[in-house]
Amino acid sequence: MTSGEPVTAADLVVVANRLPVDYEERPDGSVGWKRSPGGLVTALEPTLRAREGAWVGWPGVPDVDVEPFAQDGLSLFPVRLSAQEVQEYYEGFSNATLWPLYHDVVAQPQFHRHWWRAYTAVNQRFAEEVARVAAHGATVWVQDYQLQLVPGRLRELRPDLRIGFFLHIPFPPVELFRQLPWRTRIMEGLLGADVIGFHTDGGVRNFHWLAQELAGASPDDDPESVHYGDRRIRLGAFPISIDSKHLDEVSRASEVVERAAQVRRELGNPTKIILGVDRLDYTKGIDVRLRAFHELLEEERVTVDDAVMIQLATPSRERVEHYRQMRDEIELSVGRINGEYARVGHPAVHYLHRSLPREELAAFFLAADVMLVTPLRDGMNLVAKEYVACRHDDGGVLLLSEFTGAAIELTSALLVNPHDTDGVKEALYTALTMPPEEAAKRMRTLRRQVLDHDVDRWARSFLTALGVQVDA
Ligand code: ADQ
Repeated sequence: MTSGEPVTAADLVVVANRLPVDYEERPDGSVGWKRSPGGLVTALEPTLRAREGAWVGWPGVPDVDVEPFAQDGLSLFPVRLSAQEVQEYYEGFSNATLWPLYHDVVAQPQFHRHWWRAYTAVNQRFAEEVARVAAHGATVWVQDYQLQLVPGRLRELRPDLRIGFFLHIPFPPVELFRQLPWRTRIMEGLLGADVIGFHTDGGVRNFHWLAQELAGASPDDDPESVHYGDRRIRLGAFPISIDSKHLDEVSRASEVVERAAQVRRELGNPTKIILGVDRLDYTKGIDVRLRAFHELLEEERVTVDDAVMIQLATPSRERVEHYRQMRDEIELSVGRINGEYARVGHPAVHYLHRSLPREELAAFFLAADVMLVTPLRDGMNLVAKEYVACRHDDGGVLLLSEFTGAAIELTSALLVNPHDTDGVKEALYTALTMPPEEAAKRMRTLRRQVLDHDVDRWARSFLTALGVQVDA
């Protein structure tokens, strides 16, 4: 890993809650940085490198002062957060107010004025850091719901900048957004951008209406633009994706193919393997799929010899109360299903509360006959696309919630309404009994979509809309 001096004036600045590196304390007591290989950094890295780019974000640990540094050709500018700010701005306002509100109130959002104050203070700090780092006339790309005030603040500080904003989660329906006591301030913050991107047209429509209603923006002849002050702001759907080709290659590696076969053997060679892979989040509908599987066992339409379920759940936001409760409920359900239907050495549900390496995950995707992606609401859902990218054998059936952004593109999946337990149960049964020719036909169509529309294409289309010349 190389290091060096960070750029002093960046032409392109990405701003996200987190830096693309994790702060690491090594066993020998030294400290350093480990790359966190997210899709975003993979997609943006070549452009950032080519354009004197910089990344502004929180290093992931509270109360540490870190000087800007360069790593692997990327200039990184850490923003300091205190432990109290992490609690109020991140765990509080971002994850216990905005997250549930923007996900159709599947959990009750909490509105606290001191959380809002922390959110505004932290957004101001991010904006100030960007204002320091960005060259004259630079392009800035702000990411996600934690930083919705940054475009507005930044425009006040640096009117010379070209500013883009992309929301990775759904933009909610009008009636829900209007619950937010600080709704106008958020709209004004977002309207500081020149281009505002969402995963879906639904997000664009909701925003378009609210911008007029709450912030006094006026419509344009083009339904994907609004006028605000003396500026014309472009709105658009930019559905995010994954590094499809890379994942396809990973899943073709002989070790991964062999590991997939080994997983099946270790499970006792069941006829069908059902898989769920999620961050442990109440929006992901893990309870929905457990209920459907439970009922199929209850009705004796499947047995533990026919079908085994694996749920891989990455620990997430464990200090937020909703998440603690949900983890307990899921673990109770898993225990109950196993209590009733497992035999010694043959659990009905295998539940792993941990994050797995990419290759191991690819092996599970390759081993799974049925992939259950059942969120109650999800901006996109990358897991659905990752499953498809791994199925170079055209095998497997994807069962996908209608309420994910991914469902708009992946129409050859078995689409379900996650609120309809009978519907999910019947779709699961259909998936388990689908003739291989039909499954392969569906998978081929899904693969064409996912392999053609990768994360690189997503990043290019957004940056192009923002006026950045992206090399071919
Ligand atoms: P998330 O809510 O985190 O993202 P998702 O898009 O599914 O949801 O991405 C989760 C990522 O975590 C995937 O890459 C997946 O492979 C990985 N992951 C999950 N469980 C894992 C495990 N046990 N081990 C290892 N890896 C695991 C938010 C929005 C989404 C949107 C993305 C990108 O909520 O709707 O798709 O941002 O915009």
